[in-house]
Amino acid sequence: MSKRAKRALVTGITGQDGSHLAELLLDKGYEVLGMVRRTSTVNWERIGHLQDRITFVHGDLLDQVSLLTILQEYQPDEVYNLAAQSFVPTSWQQPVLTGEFTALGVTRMLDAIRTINPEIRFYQASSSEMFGKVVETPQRETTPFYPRSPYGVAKVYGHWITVNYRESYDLHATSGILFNHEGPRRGLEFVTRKISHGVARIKLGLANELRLGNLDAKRDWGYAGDYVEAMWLMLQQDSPDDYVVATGETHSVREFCELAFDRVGLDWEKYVVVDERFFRPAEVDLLVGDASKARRVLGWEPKTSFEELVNLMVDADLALLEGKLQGIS
Ligand code: NAP
Ligand code: G4F
Repeated sequence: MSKRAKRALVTGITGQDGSHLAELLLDKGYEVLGMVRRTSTVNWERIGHLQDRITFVHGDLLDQVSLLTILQEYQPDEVYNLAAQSFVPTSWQQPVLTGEFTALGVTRMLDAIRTINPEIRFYQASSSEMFGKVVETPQRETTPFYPRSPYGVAKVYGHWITVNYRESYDLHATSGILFNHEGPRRGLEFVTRKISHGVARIKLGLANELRLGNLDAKRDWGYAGDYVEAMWLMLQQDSPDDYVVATGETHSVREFCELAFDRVGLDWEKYVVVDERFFRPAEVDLLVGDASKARRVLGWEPKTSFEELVNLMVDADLALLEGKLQGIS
């Protein structure tokens, strides 16, 4: 009898990472189940090109019954929990909801796995935001956490409940501590995409300034397409563990601006306006990761340089907006 294809459930499939991970899993011959929330209009912009190859299942991290039903009905081999309220500023406006999705949602999924089939392998999308006000540089798996936002606090809970279910119930539950990763599918509110989209708008004469917050903040920015491979590799290991995924380089928001405006031959200082509205109640000043464990154990390494990332994002937004302008002319 032929063996069935491996089956993976991806929560957050409509998000940036979900779309990249779905592509990777489909390329590897997986049957992909994409968990989506019911919405009055379909928001499948990032996965439109894959929609005929994914089985969509309705569920919500707030709704335990939906998680139990999906696992019982579809019996996945692997679960990638990417769903979350993932925008840091919103976590101050909606701290309780952020905790429900981003923290307790992890427990709901882990407990559904424990109940339905403890053999299911589980990936938790943990975050470098957990390091917050960093106590060590570079940050690695053993660096203590000091979160600086309700989002960061919720992710710390998600991380530790993953470790706890691994240790309590012997689940194959892994936490990937990913540093910022970006690309043309990034939401427009995150700083890299706000810059690349803003640069394209200015270049095409659709805007004449770009309003940003703290230009001194430094991040370890990689390309999302490279990072989803690390998620998959983690679930192929014999034992579950925690892994930092990062480039090992850090750059400021200012540097991102300089390169992005350079790409279209403009001087960033003529267009960027610092606006207090985009400052945060508590900031994460510097993140830079040490991914040597992921390199050593998983054989993973980033393929896209910082400059390549900036250029590919600016080029993609220029092409996107030019296409829209042609469509209306
Ligand atoms: P994203 O683009 O904001 O996508 C978030 C996804 O979560 C969307 O598909 C969203 O669905 C879904 N979602 C939100 N609340 C939900 C709920 N209650 N039930 C079910 N689905 C829900 O995020 P991303 O950048 O792809 O990040 C993926 C994950 O990695 C997140 O957990 C994020 O916190 C974490 N992370 C991201 C980074 C990064 O740099 N990108 C770094 C470290 C960790 P809708 O489309 O319906 O809103
Ligand atoms: O792009 P950001 O909003 O990403 P942030 O806060 O680092 O969070 C992202 O990465 C985390 C991994 O560390 C994920 F867990 C999380 O889900 C999310 O994907 O902001 C980056 C930096 C901040 O220091 C912010 O203060 O950019 C600074 N910034 C400056 N001006 C701005 C702006 N951020 C935004 N969003 N908008 C601005 O105008």
